Amino acid sequence: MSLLSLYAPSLHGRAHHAALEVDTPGGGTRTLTFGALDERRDCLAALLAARGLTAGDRLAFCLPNRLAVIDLWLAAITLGVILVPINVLYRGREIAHIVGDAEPVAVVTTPEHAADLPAGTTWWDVDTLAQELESALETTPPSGAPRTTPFDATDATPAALIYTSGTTGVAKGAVLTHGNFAANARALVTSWRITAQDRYLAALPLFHVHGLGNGVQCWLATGCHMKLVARFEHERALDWFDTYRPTLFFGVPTMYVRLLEAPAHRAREIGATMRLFVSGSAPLPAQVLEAFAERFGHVILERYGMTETLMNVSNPYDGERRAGTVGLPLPGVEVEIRDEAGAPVSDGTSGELWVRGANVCAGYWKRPDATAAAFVQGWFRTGDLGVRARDGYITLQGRRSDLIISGGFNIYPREVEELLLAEPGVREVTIVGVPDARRGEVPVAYLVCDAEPDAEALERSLRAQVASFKIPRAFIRVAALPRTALGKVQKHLLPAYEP
Ligand code: MCA
Ligand code: AMP
Repeated sequence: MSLLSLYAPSLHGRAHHAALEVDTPGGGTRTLTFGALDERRDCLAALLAARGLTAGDRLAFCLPNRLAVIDLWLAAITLGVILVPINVLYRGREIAHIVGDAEPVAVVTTPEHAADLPAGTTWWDVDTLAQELESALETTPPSGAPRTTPFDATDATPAALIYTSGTTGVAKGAVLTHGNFAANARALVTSWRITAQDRYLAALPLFHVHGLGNGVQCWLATGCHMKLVARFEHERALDWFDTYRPTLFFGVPTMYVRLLEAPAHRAREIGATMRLFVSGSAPLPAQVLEAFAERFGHVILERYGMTETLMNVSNPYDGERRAGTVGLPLPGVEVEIRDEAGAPVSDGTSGELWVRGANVCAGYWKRPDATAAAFVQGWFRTGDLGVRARDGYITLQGRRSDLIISGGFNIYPREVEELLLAEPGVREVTIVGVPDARRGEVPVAYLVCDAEPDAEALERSLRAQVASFKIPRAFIRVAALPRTALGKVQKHLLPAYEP
């Protein structure tokens, strides 16, 4: 089934209803109906087809949240084109890897980001494309007949290629299909009781699964109203709540920590009109959940997902939202906790989460070896460790790999360690995540080097190569890295970092 049929009750059935209020690059906002979005979808699909795009082609975008991302999603779905989102914070080499691997026909971006693209990459200026779309909408008289015939997509048709890093630090493209997004949307809409009456404040970036796979899909599947902002800005967030009066908000824990800065009376007023706050992408500390409940009068609903699987587990809407847990498997998702040998363990015993369901991706793009390693008899090995209580609630306990999650963005230490090892005088390096009240964790580097490290020079060099959230907060020189007999760094034995 094509995602278009999932969206049809909204795009057609609610054609005259307001659908989207969106920040415009000029600093204003613009409101569109579902009917207007549908016309843009059809028209942009025709323009992209005229530029040569056909089903199965990849089209990348590197953009902050704006109307163009929604247009591109809907047009790509229509043509069976595979959309490849790129994090706007990525720098040259991170982008080069994605572009080299996904081989998109073009990257839709701004001139500013285009400067970071590998030489020779075809890129389309987002503003030029938007202008073309606006004039095509004006000049083509609406005859009533669609301009494009949608590609006959099935559940198995790829819709997006979303890059996520493995233990090696090399990002792999998870092939997410129409069926994956549809299954995820249905599970969330049912579990979280999302209806056309909801008002969803979308502040998560649309280049990751949390914003694109959950937010946008729940909006289009239900026909609710969405306010899309360019990015979460904590200084403005309270004003958005006050003026837009959302009922629904999805965020990473850092956003909730920021919202706790709200004065008590404003928090109470916001809480009075809100229906549901959902958190995910990183662990939500129990103290934040409790402080938030006290201040806003809402128990945040925590859930757990991955790029490769979309959402797997969620605390219940009606039942107990248990702090520190991610809840119970979503409808249609099977979760088992298994030991190193792949045998299921009993409740109360820690193991790795294995997942099966229509939400799980088709595999990794052009990586049969990585796909074979991750899938065992239809089950996907998440690499996340956890334990199930007797009543079914699942608690995550970390990961098999060294993933650091900062502000909801993932950092694979090895990627940055390899860059530091290339710096003059650096002989050994290890990067650890240290607790941070706002971001959850921040990276800190421990180095064995010939002389005292020049932190400024190291930072400058890294800034040119990787996203800002991956830059270590400190570069600490140590005489040697504590290692096991097998040579593995014992991170817990490193000297504590004092900010
Ligand atoms: C952060 N920055 C950004 C953005 N977000 N720049 C451009 N666009 C963005 N969207 C940069 C800032 O310029 C700044 O750079 C730094 O990040 C921190 O900004 P600050 O204003 O201090 O932000 P904050 O209050 O600390 O909040 C950060 C944040 C951000 C807004 C919460 O971390 C964020 O958007 N996180 C969401 C990540 C996400 O969607 N994760 C889902 C992936 P500088 O450092 O140079 O000063 S995981 C996923 O999808 C799985 C499946 C799941 O389970 O959901
Ligand atoms: P990504 O690689 O961006 O898809 O991030 C997915 C990872 O984020 C998962 O494998 C988990 O380790 C982590 N994650 C997602 N949701 C939660 C949560 N609620 N609590 C803890 N970790 C989470």
